[in-house]
Amino acid sequence: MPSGAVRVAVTRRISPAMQRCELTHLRRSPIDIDLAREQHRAYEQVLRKLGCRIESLPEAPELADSVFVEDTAIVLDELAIITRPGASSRRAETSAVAGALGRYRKLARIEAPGMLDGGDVLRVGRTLYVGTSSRSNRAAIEQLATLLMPVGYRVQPVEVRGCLHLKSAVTQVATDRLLINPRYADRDAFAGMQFIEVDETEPSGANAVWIGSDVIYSASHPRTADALRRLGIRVHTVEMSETEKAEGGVTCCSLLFCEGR
Ligand code: CIR
Repeated sequence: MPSGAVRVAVTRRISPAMQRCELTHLRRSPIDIDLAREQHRAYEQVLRKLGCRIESLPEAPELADSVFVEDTAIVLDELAIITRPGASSRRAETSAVAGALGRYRKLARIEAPGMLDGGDVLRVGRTLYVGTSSRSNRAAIEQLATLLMPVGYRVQPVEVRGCLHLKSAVTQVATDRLLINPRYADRDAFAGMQFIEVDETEPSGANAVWIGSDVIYSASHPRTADALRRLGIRVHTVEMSETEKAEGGVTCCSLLFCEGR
């Protein structure tokens, strides 16, 4: 990020309907909406501490999963791509996000039959790794490649197994290093990178928000957090118990980008 550039974090308030969220790998358990809101405010506070300006979208009373803004868009310096989420219950989430992002970026869209959740898209430099999950399909990956090759990005599909999204399996925590659960995605897909593996007792621990030398990370994975600290990474833990019951992690709750690029 260029020095002096403002980093924006688009977030969205927890919906009162969150209890009816989509679930794929978890059993439904009661979500404490007040606690979820408190945890979400604390997450936004850490983003502020790390230099982000929060742009908070209003809550959507009927859109149970709308706090998970990551799935609705891919924001790059050159443009933003509004996704077509894989769960039909989530497709109406995109309009408010497009309204906000349209003030910062030219917009493109994934069209039917393409389906794409932003949680399946991991950008590392000029490469976008895209998980082929239950939420994201080949048609969307082809559309992404067509949109992004002219602006100099490579789009590479990655097989995901046993988890919801690619970023449940792997995220970036330093310029040359990925945090990975190798049971969910193969290391071989990410040429030239170094890896840190999640602790084997913390299979959901591969999801981290990387900002400079810092990461925002769930307090649910203390052993992996210690391993990250031993590598010299500054780890800011946040309580995420309620969004985790909805199968969401730390990356899911924001869209991060530089203003004015
Ligand atoms: C869903 O199943 O769509 C939501 N309950 C959770 C989405 C989490 N998003 C993400 O990992 N990027």
